[in-house]
This record gives sequence, structure tokens and C-alpha cells, in this order.
Amino acid sequence: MSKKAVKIVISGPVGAGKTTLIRTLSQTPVVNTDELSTEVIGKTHTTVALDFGQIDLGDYMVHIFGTPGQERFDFMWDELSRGALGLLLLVPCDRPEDFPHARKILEYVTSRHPVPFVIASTRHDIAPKGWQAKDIASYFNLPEDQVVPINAENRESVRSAVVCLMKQVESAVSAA
Ligand SMILES: Nc1nc2c(ncn2[C@@H]2O[C@H](COP(=O)(O)OP(=O)(O)OP(=O)(O)O)[C@@H](O)[C@H]2O)c(=O)[nH]1
Ligand SMILES: [Mg+2]
Repeated sequence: MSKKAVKIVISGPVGAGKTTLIRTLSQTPVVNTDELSTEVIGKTHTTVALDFGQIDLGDYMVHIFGTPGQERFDFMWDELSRGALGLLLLVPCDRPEDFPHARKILEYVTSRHPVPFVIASTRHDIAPKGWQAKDIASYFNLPEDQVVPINAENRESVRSAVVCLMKQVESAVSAA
């Protein structure tokens, strides 16, 4: 039996780890549109259009589209979310100043594309004193199990967040 193709979108603020996550996870060469940036503090490159990768998850071939984080590219959030069955929102656990922007992305995408979503909080490995997943869940008014703490550079960790999202996608599809 052929696998079902599923599109998911990954979004979140600048530097949350979107490009890193897709590079960590993808089983095929990634499409990446990072350019040198002088505007983003603390990193040399930023995504200007999209990232794309794929992962085989049993019955599903998951096509992963990553958005730019910078607000000047916000039109891409909508473009890339079209046809997606789920949203993985990355939130850097040590940058609460970015949480309002993450909330804005979440509201923007889910109001136009009402799909299941999971928050993956990143950077716990390098910022152990950052916000814990349960506190981030509370900030976003979500149940604790809707926030998964990850290290965007660790394959198993990233895979667990995508599997968590895919469970929600499966429930939504079977309820429809
Ligand atoms: N160790 C570790 N590093 C991380 C994690 N998440 C992000 N980083 C690092 O943060 C930096 C920025 O990550 P990117 O993947 O470029 O962030 P992005 O979300 O794609 O950013 P934009 O494209 O500018 O919106 C990279 O050096 C990553 O390695 C994490 O969970 N653990
Ligand atoms: Mg990026």
C-alpha cells in the first residue's frame, strides 16, 4: 500500500530552530533559503522563503515546510500553511520576549487554517534555566501535553514532536 502524503508546517520566531529542526529530521536533502543577514542579532543567516524536508513515518510520508521567522516575510506563513494538516510551532524556551510573536503566528495561521497544532519548545539543552514546557503551556493556555520540549539538533527529540503532532492530525482526520 502506498504511503499517504501529509503536509505539515513549522513556524515560530527568528532563531527558534525551524531550519535546524528540518535539517536534523529530513531523510531527503533539504531545500533551504537561508541568506546572510545583518539584521538578525546573534545569528549570521536567516530564512527568507522556506525550508523543505521529508520524513517517512510508517503509513505517512510527511512533507515539512518551514516558514521564515521575520515578520517582514509574514505573507509566507499563509502561503506555506495552505493545504497543511498540522502546525508545529517552535518557541525558544529561553526567550520569553519572543512569546508574543509566537502567539501572533499561532493566531494568524490557525485563524486562516484551523488545523491541529503542537508547540515544541526548543533550546532546553543549552538553556536549562529557560521556561519549562508546563509554564509555556500555561502562557499559551494549552494543556501540558500540547507542549513538547525538544532539542532541535537531536533527531529522536525532534521526531517525538512530529509524532505527537501526527497523532493529533490523525484524530482530526478520522473525526472529520
Ligand atoms: N543546541 C540547540 N541549538 C538550537 C536549538 N534550537 C535552535 N538552535 C540553534 O539556534 C540557531 C538558530 O536556529 P535556526 O534553525 O537558524 O532558527 P530559525 O528558526 O530557522 O530562524 P529564522 O530562519 O531566522 O526565522 C542555530 O545555531 C541552532 O543550532 C536547540 O533546541 N538546541
Ligand atoms: Mg530558518
